[in-house]
Parts: sequence; C-alpha cells; structure tokens
Amino acid sequence: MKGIFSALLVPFDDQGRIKEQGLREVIRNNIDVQQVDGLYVNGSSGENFMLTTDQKKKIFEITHEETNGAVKLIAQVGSINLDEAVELGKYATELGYDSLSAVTPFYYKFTFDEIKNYYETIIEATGNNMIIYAIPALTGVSMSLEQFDVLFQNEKVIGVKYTDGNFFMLERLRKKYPNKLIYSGFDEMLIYGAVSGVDGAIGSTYNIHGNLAKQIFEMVQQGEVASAYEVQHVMNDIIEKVLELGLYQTLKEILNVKGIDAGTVKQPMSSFDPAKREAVEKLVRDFNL
Ligand code: SI3
Repeated sequence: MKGIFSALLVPFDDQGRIKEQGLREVIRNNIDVQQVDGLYVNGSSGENFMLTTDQKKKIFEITHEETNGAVKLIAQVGSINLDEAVELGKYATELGYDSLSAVTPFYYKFTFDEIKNYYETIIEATGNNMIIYAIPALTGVSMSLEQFDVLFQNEKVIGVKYTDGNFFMLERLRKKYPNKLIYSGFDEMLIYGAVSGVDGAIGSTYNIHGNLAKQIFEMVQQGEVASAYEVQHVMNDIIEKVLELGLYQTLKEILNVKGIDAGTVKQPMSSFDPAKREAVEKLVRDFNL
C-alpha cells in the first residue's frame, strides 16, 4: 500500500455520462506509462461528489476489472449520506478493493463524536480497512492531533490521506504513528511530505506525471534531496500552469491532446475553454508529457 497513487480522473461526455472506454484508457495510462503503484478511486479528482450512487459503483467496477490486480486500489466511499457510504463500502469491499477511504463528513458542522461514529459505522458494516481522507481546505474539518489519536485507536483505521500544508502536524503524526500509513495529498508539496517520511502520495496530477512523482519519492528515500527538489521544480512548473488554466479540465485536456480519451468534466463544473487548447499543447510539448 506504499508509493504513488493517482487520484483517478474520470472521463465524462457532454451529458455527464461516464465514458467507459475513456476511463479504461486513463487507467491504462496510469499503469503502463506513469507506472503508479496504485489508484485512489472516486476521490475529489474523480468528481465523486457530483455523481449518482450507480455511477460511483460503475467506476469502482470498471477500475477493478481493468486493473486486474496490477496495482493497489483504494475506494473513496465517503458521503454525508452515511447509508450511501456504507453501501459503497460494501460494494468496493466485495469487489476486492485493498482498502476503503472516506472523506471527513462535511457541509454540516458535525461534532467529533459524530465523525468518529461515521468511520466506525463504515468499518463495522464492511469489515474493511479505512484510510481517513483529511482535506480541511475543502471540507472545513480540521482535526487535532488528539482527534487523530482517537481515530487511530481503531486498528482498522490504517492511515490518513493528508491533504494539508500543516507540516508540524504531519511530523507529529509521523513520529507518534510509525505504523500507520500516511499519504501526502498536495502534489505541489510532495517533497515536503517525502522528507517527513510519508509512506506514499495520492494526487490528481499523477495522472499526467506520476513518473516524476515516483522519481521525487525514490530520490528522497535514497537521500538525494537536492535532486528531488529539482524534479519538484519541474513538476511545479507544470502544476502552476495547470492550476492557472483550470485543474481537472486541464488535466483531462492534456490527456486528450495525448490521444487518451479523458472526456470532459461534469457540470456544474464548466468544460475546458477551447481558447486554451494551444496553451495545453505547448505544455505537453515543453514538458514532454
Ligand atoms: O481525488 C482526490 O481526492 C484528490 O486528488 C485529492 C488530492 O489531494 C488533490 N486535491 C484536490 C482537491 O484535487 C491534489 O492532488 C490536487 O489536485 C493537486 O495537489 C493540485 O493542487
């Protein structure tokens, strides 16, 4: 369960339907070209929170079938509809996903006891392992070290996908929990996570440059931090441009330019602006993506 995981992008058509063949192409690119160690399925990058339960199941199913055991699979099943989270957790567990993950419940100001109950309910109903998905910038849920302590008491909580820039907290978690899996969540900060001793990283941009992320991660593990930093500079030149042009739209357009059918994003996100196509083609050329 260690290494670089792409947070899987999901191709949609103009009507918001999943492009099944395109999804298979995106998966194959991740495995065969980017050579990532695993896929994080139905996360933010999968536009999960805009999908129906059936669409989420279909994505779990296609991904499991296409990967056929080649890489590790984490199923993000979190939902503020706990019944849905349980249903998806059971579905992914039966398919054979290596672990579940669930975003902290958001929108309402849930108490910590409610958050704890949410995780325990999914774990008890599925019997599967759980990776907490902490992303305070989007959920508004910022857990304290003491709250992580409580959740980590459950041995089925095997780790955390830590999408935060609080490296003091990351260091504290690493020191206190050497045996829990910690995944770095912000691709542009991968090197800081790597020197903090994370077990892996999960990110959207690894769909287009997972190979660079692997280099950073491996260089740091071999003590070649200065070289890793050079690669992070390159990765961040790409990410900076992607963020400027529009995150998921641009990642998909890069894949489209390369001949991988990544489709478009799901409304209410707005589709890629064709006026930006030339900038994307230049990005692909300049960085040999
Ligand atoms: O699917 C997912 O849950 C993610 O990709 C989460 C991951 O932390 C990404 N965050 C978001 C909100 O997309 C990052 O990979 C992020 O896209 C990247 O660092 C660019 O900012």
